[in-house]
Amino acid sequence: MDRLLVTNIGVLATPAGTAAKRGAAQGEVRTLRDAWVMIEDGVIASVGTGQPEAAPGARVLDAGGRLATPGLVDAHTHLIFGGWRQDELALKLKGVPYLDILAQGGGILSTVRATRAASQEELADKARLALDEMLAFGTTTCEAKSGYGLDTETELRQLRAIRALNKSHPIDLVPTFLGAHALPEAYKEDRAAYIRLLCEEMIPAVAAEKLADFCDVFCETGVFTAEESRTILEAGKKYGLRPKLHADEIDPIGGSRLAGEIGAVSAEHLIVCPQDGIASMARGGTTACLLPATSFYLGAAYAPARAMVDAGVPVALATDFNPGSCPCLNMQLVMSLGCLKYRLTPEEVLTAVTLNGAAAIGLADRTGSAEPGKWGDLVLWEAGDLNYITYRLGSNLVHTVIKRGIPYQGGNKNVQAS
Ligand code: IZC
Ligand code: ZN
Repeated sequence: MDRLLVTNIGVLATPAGTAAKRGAAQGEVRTLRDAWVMIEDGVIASVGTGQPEAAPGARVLDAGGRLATPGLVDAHTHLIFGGWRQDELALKLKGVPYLDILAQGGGILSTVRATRAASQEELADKARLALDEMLAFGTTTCEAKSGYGLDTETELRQLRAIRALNKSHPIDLVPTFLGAHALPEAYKEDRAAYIRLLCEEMIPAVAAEKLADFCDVFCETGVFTAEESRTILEAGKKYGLRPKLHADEIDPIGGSRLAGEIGAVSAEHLIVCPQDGIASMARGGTTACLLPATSFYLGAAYAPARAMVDAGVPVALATDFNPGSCPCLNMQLVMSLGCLKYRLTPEEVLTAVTLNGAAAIGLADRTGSAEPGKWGDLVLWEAGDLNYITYRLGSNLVHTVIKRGIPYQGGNKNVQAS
């Protein structure tokens, strides 16, 4: 048996449990002083304080009195894509809106052209670099969407690249089918035909190869309506794909209401989420997966996170890493924005990027807290307490990432600890 004993943890800060935390419970974080964690074959076997139990044959990692938290879970990324879209920054600075760029055949559709031109290996090689960077910033589990193929062959190629990366990279990946990310140019005059292609060809093909756990739709003005989204997500459900939804990012066209009604596991963005959408998500048990770095990057408003917590909707925070609206993969920046822009406490933010993030991708029983039975996923921080992480805007405070019991000394060796 492979055993790793992490000793001399100054403070271990972690939420507890195997389900999303809502309301006041989102801010309840356990803090154990002078703690240790024993990881056996990649899974946490025991956690304690003071003198650790005898551990013959175990490798010992001295945390040097540092803060430890669970590994970060990035529950929303568009990880697999060809090319970048840096030229859109200049358009944005001229005031051209995101949806106008898309309507003119740019935006998502320009990434679709680059993705269709790339092989599975090229897509995976590019994404591997991003995953290396994410790991160095403390991410140990990450959701990854397709959605830049918009044809069966390329959507499957993206999902196969995710599967290959999940086998070869330390970060655990959770695949989501997002064939309904935009209307492809060839179907501009026949939306119904593309929706039939999604429901009758793509979803069955994805399910046949077991390439995705979730089905997602971009429910937005000029993209897919709420009724079209319902049709696609119901088709996904029939094939065992659990629903997720990009909802209320730019216009409130009923996405959050729909997410609650169909029992979506998560609804994403929610920048302009109305009160009845919040109530619907609370009733449906839907986790709100909020993406503050996207609001920052688009110069948009910030989702009503505090109202969601108060209404009993579990809140997760993620990067939305993608080549257009948010080319950021740094969960620490997301954590700072969670405090500064959503007015969440550092404890609520920690739960949002660990246990609630895990719940948003169906993994709350495997990761998201430092407890026996969960994966041995921890971050050791150049910080003495949680407040320091959210306070040091823009720095990488990671000292060591431990993924399934294996330590990775990424991070920033020159950072000044608290
Ligand atoms: O490529 O612009 N919002 N999808 C929905 C995105 C942003 C990704 C992109
Ligand atoms: Zn997205």
